[in-house]
Amino acid sequence: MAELTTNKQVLDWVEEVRALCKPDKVVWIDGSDEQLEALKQEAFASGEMTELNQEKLPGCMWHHTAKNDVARVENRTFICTGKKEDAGPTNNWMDPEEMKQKLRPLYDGAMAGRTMYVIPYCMGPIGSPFSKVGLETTDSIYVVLNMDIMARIGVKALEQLGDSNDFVRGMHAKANIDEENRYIVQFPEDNAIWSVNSGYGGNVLLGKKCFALRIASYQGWKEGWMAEHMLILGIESPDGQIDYVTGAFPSACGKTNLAMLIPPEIYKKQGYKVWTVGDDIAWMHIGPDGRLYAINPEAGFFGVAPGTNAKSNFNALESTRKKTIFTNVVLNKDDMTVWWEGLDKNPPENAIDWLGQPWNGKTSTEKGAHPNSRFTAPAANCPCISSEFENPAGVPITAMIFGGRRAKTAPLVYQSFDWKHGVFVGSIMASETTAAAAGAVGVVRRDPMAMLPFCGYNMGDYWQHWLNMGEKLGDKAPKIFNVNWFRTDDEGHFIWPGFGDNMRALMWILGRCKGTMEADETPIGYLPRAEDINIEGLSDVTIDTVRGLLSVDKDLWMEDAAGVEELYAKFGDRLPAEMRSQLDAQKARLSK
Ligand code: GTP
Ligand code: SPV
Ligand code: MN
Repeated sequence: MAELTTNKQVLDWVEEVRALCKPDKVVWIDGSDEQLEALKQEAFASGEMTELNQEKLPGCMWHHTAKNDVARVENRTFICTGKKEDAGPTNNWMDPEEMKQKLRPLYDGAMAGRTMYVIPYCMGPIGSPFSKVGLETTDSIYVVLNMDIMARIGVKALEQLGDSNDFVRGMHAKANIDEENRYIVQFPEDNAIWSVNSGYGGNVLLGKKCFALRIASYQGWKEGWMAEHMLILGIESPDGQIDYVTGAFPSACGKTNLAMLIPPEIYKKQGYKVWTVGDDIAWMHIGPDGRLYAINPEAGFFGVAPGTNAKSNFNALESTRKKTIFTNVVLNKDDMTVWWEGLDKNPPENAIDWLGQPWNGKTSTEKGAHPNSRFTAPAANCPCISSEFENPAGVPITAMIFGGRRAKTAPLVYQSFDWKHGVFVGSIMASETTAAAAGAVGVVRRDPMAMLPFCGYNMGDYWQHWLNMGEKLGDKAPKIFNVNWFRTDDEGHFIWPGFGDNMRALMWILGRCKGTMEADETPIGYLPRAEDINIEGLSDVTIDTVRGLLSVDKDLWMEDAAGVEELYAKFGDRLPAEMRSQLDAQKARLSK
């Protein structure tokens, strides 16, 4: 099929990739319904995808990946900058030329006998000055169909690009799905991504983590904006005013849930509403009025399936009822629908598990869905999608929230003293690891700004960039908070009900931004008074429970400071002096 553009830089690059991967043919993805429909039929015929019950789940498909290919692989993810120091101590690094030499043989002829798809895509609304274009070459129809949901693809993306050379060159090949030769490599200085030997989500949907976070964070640093691992939501007050909040939580720590929350009855009946702008990534620029504005560069949600149900996240579940791709969940053979742990108490008996094996939910002791199984759903399906979702200017941000899974240390919610202290609060984030990345689950590790796996440059420079943005924003900077929904009791049960009830913490946050809520000054920041967290309508939470959730154990915090010390020490002179003095000041406050 013919090329869709006359952009010489695009054509030259595609030709280069073709010559290396040696596919039988090259197909340019124009984004038309006919083309995508034909690709679906081809994937159904080959068994790559399975068509689901078209009455119950119109336009939906099921797919499972290889057993060894179910999550991001952080130890095989590289930031290849000319100088090692520019990737920083938290990224894997290799010299760009050396890496390319190492990887070229893996791509060489990898598409022989197959088709190479060229996917032009736009991250961000078409026409937005903040949007950016990428091209992905791939031999996977699964990738094409996912990219169609997650980004704006085809002719419109090429129109947005025009003759410009400012596009990200993403080269993906499934090759042999060989985990020993799996590489996810970013070349931020060349606007390039090389991904090979995987067919899974964040490794292969190159617009997402590889571009919209790793490459974009680097671009934002150079160009004066921010790319963050953040949800974006709007809270509408009864008077119709909408305040927008972003939240950075590590993978599988509640962004999708918070972004789509349904307010508890007490707030609903007063007229509060929540609108979703994004559930994973925010690109933020300073607007003409000096405030910080966020767009969601994505067009869909690549959300965690297990635990998603009508009660925990009704809006996410609704979003998956049509035109959705389900990856690594259970396939119910009786009615060709899907199931996962935590959906309901009625697992199918005649089913196929995430490994593609027969599975009986009534008798099996094994999980049917992989813990990191996901749905790819169009944002337009979401019942609470914001009317500003396509706004090219983005939405103004009132507050930013950091948070992670902390069984003990972090309180339910607190506010930083100011922007600089807020950058410190983000930098000391830690969280228990989840199934979203390969490796052990439940181990506490430091994850600054939830960006540890996603920062495309030296994190010391990244913190300095945050500090610089704060200088520019001045008193128009969003207020910065930290939350923790995951404190546990001695038996390991979550104390806070979470999900929709997280609105109760958001209301304190909004109150602080509007100057209507009090706070206590503590060594770690401003904390709510227990009586200021509304617990009306909660059966298992008393004011004493809230007191417990808000307690700050100084010994634990001092221990934690030692962990921060260790992290900071890795940066040498790339650590901004401000971060060091914030840590010293916090330690001094704690030991008083
Ligand atoms: P990525 O897509 O990986 O970046 O993750 P995410 O941050 O969007 O995660 P998501 O919202 O999908 O969270 C997934 C996990 O967090 C599920 O196991 C949820 O049950 C759990 N979770 C989300 N919100 C809460 C909460 O308020 N309380 C508790 N206890 N669990 C929560
Ligand atoms: C995450 O792991 O943070 C995700 C899923 O959002 S993936 O796209 O696979 O990275
Ligand atoms: Mn994520």
